[in-house]
Amino acid sequence: MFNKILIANRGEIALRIIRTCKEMGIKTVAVYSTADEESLHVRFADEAVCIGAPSGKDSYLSIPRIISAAEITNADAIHPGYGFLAENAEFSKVCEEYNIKFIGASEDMINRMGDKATAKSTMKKAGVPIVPGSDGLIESVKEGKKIAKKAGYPVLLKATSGGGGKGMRIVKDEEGFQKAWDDARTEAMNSFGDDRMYLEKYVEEPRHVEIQIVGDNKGHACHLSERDCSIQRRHQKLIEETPSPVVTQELREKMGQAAIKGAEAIGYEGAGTVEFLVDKNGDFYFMEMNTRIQVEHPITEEVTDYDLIKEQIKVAAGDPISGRNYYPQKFAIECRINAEDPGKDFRPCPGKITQLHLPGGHGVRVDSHVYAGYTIPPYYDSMIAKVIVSAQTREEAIIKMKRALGEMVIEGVRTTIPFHLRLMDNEVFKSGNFTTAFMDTFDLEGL
Ligand code: MV4
Repeated sequence: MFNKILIANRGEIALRIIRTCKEMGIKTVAVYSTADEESLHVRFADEAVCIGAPSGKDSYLSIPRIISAAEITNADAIHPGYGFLAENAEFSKVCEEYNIKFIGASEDMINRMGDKATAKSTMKKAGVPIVPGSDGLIESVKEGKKIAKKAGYPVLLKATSGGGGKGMRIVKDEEGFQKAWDDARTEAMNSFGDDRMYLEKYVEEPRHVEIQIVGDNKGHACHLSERDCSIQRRHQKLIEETPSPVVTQELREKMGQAAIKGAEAIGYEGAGTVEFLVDKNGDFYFMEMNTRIQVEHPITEEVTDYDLIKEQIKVAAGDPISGRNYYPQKFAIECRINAEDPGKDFRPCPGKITQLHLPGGHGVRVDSHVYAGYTIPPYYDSMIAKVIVSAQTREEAIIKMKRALGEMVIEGVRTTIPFHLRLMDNEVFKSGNFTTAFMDTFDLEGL
C-alpha cells in the first residue's frame, strides 16, 4: 500500500480524498495556489506545498510544479481528483516516468477514450451498443451527407476531441449540412485545436444514464449500477440521482454488462464511468467513457455502501476487485450547490461567506470545503458544496432533500439552493419522467 499520496486538486474533492487516506492510514500532501492559502485541504493534509499563482496554469494545471511537490515530499502516488489534470495523458505519463503511481487511467487509456470517435469504435468492437452513424471520422461534406441520408435526419455532428457539448451541431436536413459542418468545425478548432468530426443519428430527448465501473490489473471489472444525470444546463449537471427512475432491473443488468464488457475489452484499470443515452424505447447507446472519479460519485457510495476513493487507491496499489457487482439498496439524490445566481443566468458569485449552516441528520451527507468566513476565489469552478441524501424510496429522498436544503444557510453569496428547492416541488421532477430537455422549459423567474 502507498505510504503518502499527493492530492493534485483543491476544494471538496481534495478533502474527500484526504478523508479516505486518513482512514486507510496513508499520509497526505496538499498542493495549493496562493488563492487557496486559507483552504481546508491545506489544513487537513499532513503536509502542504504552495505551487504557485491562482491561475490554473500556474498551479493546479502545472505538471512540473506538481511533480516537484511530490518529489520534495516523497509522495509515492498522486490522486488527481476530477477536472484539472485528472484526464491529462501527459500528466499520467510523466507520473509513471517519475515512478509516482498515478491514481487514474494510463496515458494510453486516456488517449483512447479521450478521442470520441476512437472510443466509439473500440466500444462497438467490444459489442457495446452505439448510435448508428459514421464508422469513424468523416472527411468531407459529401461523405457526411451520404452517411446522414442513410442514418436518416436529424443527425448530430460531433467533434472527436469534443466534450461538454462543444463542437457539436444538430443537422435537420441536407440543406443545413454545410453550415452545421462549418460551424461545428470552427468551434472545435477554437476549443480543442482539432476539427475532426464524426456523425450520429440524433437521439431526441434522451436520458443521460451512466454506469460506474471499477477495473483491476488482473483484467476484471465490476459495475456499481447507474446514475441518472439528465437534468443539466448547458452541459453542466445540476442534480443526479440513483437508481434512475427509468432503469428497470433488467435494463440495469444489460447496461452494467455492456459497461463491463467495454471496460474488460480495453483492460481498464481503476474507477471509470461509461455514459449512455437511453431513448424513449429504453434502448441505450454508448456516448463516452470518463477515466476519472466523478463529482456525483457519492450517490453511488450511499446506495451501495462502497467507498469509491478507497477502491481507486486499492486497485492502484494492485489489489484485486471483489468480483461482484453492486446494486442500489436505497435511493440517493445529490444537489450541486454552486455560488451562482440562478435568477441571473447562473452567473458566478464569488465572495466571502459571512454566515454558514450546513444541514445534517439521518441520511444527509454534505461534501464541502467551505466554512463561515471563507472567501470563494473567482478563479476556479463555482461548486461549493454537494448535498447528498439517501432514503428508502425516491419520494422520501425528495422530502429529505427539501428538509436538508431548508435548514442550509449560506449568506454573503448567491447560491443555487433556491433553484433546488423549487426543483424539489416540480411535478415533472417528482414524477421522474423527464429528459435532458428538462431545463429548456424550467421556470427560473424570481429565483
Ligand atoms: C447526443 C445527443 C443526442 N443524440 N448524441 C451532449 C454532450 C455529449 N456528452 C453528448 N451529448 C449528446 N449526444 C446523439 N446521437 C444528445 C446529447 C445531449 C446531452 C446528452 C446528455 C446530457 C445532456 C445533453 C444535453 C444536450 C445534448
